[in-house]
Amino acid sequence: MSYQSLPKVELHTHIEGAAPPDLIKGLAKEKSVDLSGIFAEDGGYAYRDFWHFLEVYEAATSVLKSPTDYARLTKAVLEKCAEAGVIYLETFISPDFCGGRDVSAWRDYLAAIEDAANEAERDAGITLRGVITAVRHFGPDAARETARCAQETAGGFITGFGMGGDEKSGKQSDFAYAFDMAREAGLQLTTHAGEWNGPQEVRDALDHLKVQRIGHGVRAIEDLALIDRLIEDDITLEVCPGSNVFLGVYSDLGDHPIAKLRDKGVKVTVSTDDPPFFRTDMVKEYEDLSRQFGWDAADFQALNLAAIDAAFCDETTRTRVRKILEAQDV
Ligand code: MCF
Ligand code: ZN
Repeated sequence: MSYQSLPKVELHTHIEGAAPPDLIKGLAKEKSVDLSGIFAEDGGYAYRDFWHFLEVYEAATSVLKSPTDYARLTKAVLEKCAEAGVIYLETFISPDFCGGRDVSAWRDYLAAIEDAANEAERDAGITLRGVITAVRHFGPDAARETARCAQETAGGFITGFGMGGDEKSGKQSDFAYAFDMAREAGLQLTTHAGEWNGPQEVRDALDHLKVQRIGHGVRAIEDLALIDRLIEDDITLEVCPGSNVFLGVYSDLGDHPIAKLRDKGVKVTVSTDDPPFFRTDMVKEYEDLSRQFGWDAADFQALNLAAIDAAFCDETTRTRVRKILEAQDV
């Protein structure tokens, strides 16, 4: 069956990572920047491994240079996600790329993104919330400046704070101060952990950053006591199966622990992470999971309800989206 029309909630995407390759190519052409090296013959993004992926991500992002560019990006991303049936989306947005962590420039980028999101909500029925994100390999000082941007713009559209990037760079605890700042500003918290590093990374994220959600977190499966803790502490995992397989965390979906984590009682959700980079979208994720683990529309409805429960949004939005999910006859 096609899962296209099933309403979906997606908690883990990176705004530039969701950029359609044609948008980036068009911007590169307009700005006379040669980005031919980052594209494969089929027109998609090309990279060798995770670390090269981070470089290609930053190269693609280098042509997004103004609030107007981010408005175009936001519109394109939301159109694609709405086509895949997503009705509520959270995306990581980084003041590192939007104005170089300068608060006043960041406000201009944010206003443009929010305007585009409001337009898409009206035209395509998709709701977006932003999670301001520090980039781990830019280091703790940069993260503090990012958190300052978060403090200045928390509330309304900006509902969370997180961290992505190279998990091999520094420790979660190096970023505790930035996360404390974001928590004090009333933001909800998530961090990428347990993707490239093992379960200890997830423990560190819980202990030092006191997050409510974990990006990926899949390697928690290697530590049964940690699984118990995830359940007791009511932590939701933002699992991105296609991303993990494409980047080589697991060699194929059959080896991926999402079904085991779910069977053990961990709250798991499904997201695409950086969809064109991993040649995926939410429909493909559902089809692949259905083929591999036998999940059906009722399973996906339950996953989407878990996702909206863990969403970083206000209660009015949560209730409205939950009603749409519950109204599906699966
Ligand atoms: O989840 C994937 C892979 N694991 C870690 N980090 C990232 C992923 N996609 C993007 N990122 C990072 C990357 O460093 O997030 C940043 C990028 O620069 C952007 S946050 C708006
Ligand atoms: Zn991610």
